[in-house]
Amino acid sequence: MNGITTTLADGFWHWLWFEDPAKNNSEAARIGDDLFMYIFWLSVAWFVFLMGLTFYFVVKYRRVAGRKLTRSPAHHTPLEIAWTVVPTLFLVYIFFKGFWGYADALVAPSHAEVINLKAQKWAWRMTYPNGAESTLTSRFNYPDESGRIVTSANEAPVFVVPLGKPVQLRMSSIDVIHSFWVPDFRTKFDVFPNRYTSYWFEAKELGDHVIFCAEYCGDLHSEMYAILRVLPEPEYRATIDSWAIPWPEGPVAVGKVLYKTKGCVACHSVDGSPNTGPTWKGIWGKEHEFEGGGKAVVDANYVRESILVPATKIVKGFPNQMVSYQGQLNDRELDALIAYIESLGDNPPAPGTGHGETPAGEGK
Ligand code: HEC
Ligand SMILES: [Cu+2]
Repeated sequence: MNGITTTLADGFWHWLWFEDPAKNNSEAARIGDDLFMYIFWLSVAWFVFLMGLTFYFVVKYRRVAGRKLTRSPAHHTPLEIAWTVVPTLFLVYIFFKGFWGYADALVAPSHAEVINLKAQKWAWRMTYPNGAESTLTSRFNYPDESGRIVTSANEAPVFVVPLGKPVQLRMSSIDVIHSFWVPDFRTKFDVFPNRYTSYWFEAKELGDHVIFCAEYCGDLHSEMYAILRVLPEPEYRATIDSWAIPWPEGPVAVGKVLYKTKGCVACHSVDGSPNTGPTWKGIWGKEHEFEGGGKAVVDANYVRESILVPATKIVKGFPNQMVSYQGQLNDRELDALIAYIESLGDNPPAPGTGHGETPAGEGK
């Protein structure tokens, strides 16, 4: 698995017919590409044909000294029927191909693997049928304009899907409209808040594909990417099983994973580097000032409130950019995140001393 495959940088056959047997990514991609190339070459053929006729007539019927002008015929029924029926047939073909392709894309086969996809500013999250979420991130390689392979600056979450099995994504957003786009699969689907949309595909080859957001959704829209990794089905099962994190590892370990999988990583750093939101490094136990006055010590209650109702206290110098995670995190997950933030403080508690619990008297 040496990075993202992308069909943009392929050679002559790709240029001519958008089709390279080696890049047989998905059935939907094949249908879409075929139709696209059909329309493209049909347009080229008609253009050449019509321009050719025009030039021919211009030359043939040009004004010549001594030649008498003739009146144009007003009607020619067989010719008129031909130029109506023939293009109509071509267009009807386009309509049915497009309609069937779209209908196919909407209705997933009943034996599909259903994976939940959540979009938010600015991350994707997939929840697998066993309740697990990805704990894997990776940089990815992609060709730049000159075809040279470059490596992404940031890590992206890696999502796995089984090879040769239909996968249905049940998609929704927790904030604004996003759009799930896998360029290699040639289809994109909008993802809405308060409503599920569905998208399905069947990957036909092992390998990585890049996922983008195709809906401008704010500052870091362009960094809302992830990697879709196609694995043989047994390996896919083993991977998602290994992602179902057992709690005995302790809340800090779980919090560290949730930090990535719940999208906090998009806005919060844990090493002090600046980002959309404040870093978590060393904030535990510190006093924070808020926009419009007021201050509070960063403790479990403060962190909990910051996660569930972020708009009540806006940290000084930061925008009111964080969405509420009310309903997105259960109590244990909240505890794990609190424990993780605590562990990033200047005096982290020794392991096994009840992270994430609010000591008596702390808070409001
Ligand atoms: C879209 C960007 C964004 C995402 C995603 C995000 N936050 Fe925030 N967060 C912010 C911003 C901006 C602030 C500062 C403004 C405020 O207080 O609301 C903030 C503030 C906080 C604070 C208070 C920090 C302090 O220094 O006082 C905590 C705690 C916090 N976020 C936790 C989380 C957790 C946990 C997650 C993931 C479950 C998360 N955030 C996801 C943008 C984000
Ligand atoms: Cu987006």
